[in-house]
Amino acid sequence: MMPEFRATNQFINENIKSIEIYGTGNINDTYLVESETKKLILQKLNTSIFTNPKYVSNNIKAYSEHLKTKLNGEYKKEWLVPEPILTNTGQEYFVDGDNYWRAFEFIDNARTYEDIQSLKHASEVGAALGKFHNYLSDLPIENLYDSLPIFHIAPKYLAAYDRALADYKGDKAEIAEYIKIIEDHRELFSILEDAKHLGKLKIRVIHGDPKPSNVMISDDNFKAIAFVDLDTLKPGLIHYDIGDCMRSNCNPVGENGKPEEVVFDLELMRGVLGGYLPQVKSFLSDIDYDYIYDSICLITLEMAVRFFEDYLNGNSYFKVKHPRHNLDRAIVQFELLKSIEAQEKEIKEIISSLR
Ligand code: GN1
Ligand code: MG
Repeated sequence: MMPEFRATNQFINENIKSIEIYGTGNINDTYLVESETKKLILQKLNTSIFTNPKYVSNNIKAYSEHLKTKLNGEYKKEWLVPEPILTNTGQEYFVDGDNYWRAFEFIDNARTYEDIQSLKHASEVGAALGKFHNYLSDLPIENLYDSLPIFHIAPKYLAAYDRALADYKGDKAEIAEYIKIIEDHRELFSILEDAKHLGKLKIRVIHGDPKPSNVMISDDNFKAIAFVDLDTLKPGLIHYDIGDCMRSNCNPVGENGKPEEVVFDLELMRGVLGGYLPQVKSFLSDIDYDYIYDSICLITLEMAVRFFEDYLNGNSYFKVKHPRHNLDRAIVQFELLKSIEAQEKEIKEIISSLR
């Protein structure tokens, strides 16, 4: 029996109509399962990246329990959490050899979009991140595990890149221009971590991946109603989320677009930040605002370096469609960084105007 069928049988006791590959995630394997009466999301967790599956499920559970208590009657009306489904024997995962399988309820009448659709969409994605940070602002971080220790500690990604470049056997002249961009930005990598160590920025709860394809938008009224992909929900600096939300939502051609078409769109940025800030006003400090611009640059550079490092390393982290895919993705992010830096003044003006 195919592994995904074997796994499905652990979560559902009905005839299965179909199991199809679902979504565009770069890490886990995701399927949409349909039976006579239900739909669910089945996922094989990538355990070479998430080496501690229990930490991941603990954090997701902490999130859903916190929200149920906090939102009370409003839970499910204004905000949804994809509910984990337990196996027939009450376990969070079906462990099949080395593979960890889990399932979630399918959220109906809503969808995610691969790329940003409109100004309204940008503002909904921003509002979703703001709600998420706000809802979780009083969840004690002690209740959460660090489910992916390297994740969004930018200097660690720089160190991984340095190692990969040192070991790289290919032609370095071909990639010299990207090596130079990274060299020119070496100091930027530690900007948020330094601020954290100096006590200027606080550890809070982060989503870790606020890209458009992780925000569910209601079919009824086009409002954001849920974040999916909660694997990187963990303690961290929300600036990585703020920066990442703008990196991934303000480039209309997306992560797989043509490099010459990449642009950091200021109107979309106004939409994202304008949606985000009203939700977090009560707890964002002046220093938090001061770091917004740098976090947009940093996370874009970090993403470029993560794709580039994976290319140098033989594509072992992100799923790829062809051998140069990670290089192409890195180039898109380098272009985006260029566009952000060229508009520094305008971006800073938007941040101050919304403050
Ligand atoms: C990965 O698996 P997916 O597509 O949700 C990555 C994110 C990146 C994203 C870029 C655990 O997310 O950090 O922002 O690709 N997730 C992990 O598309 O590394
Ligand atoms: Mg993700």
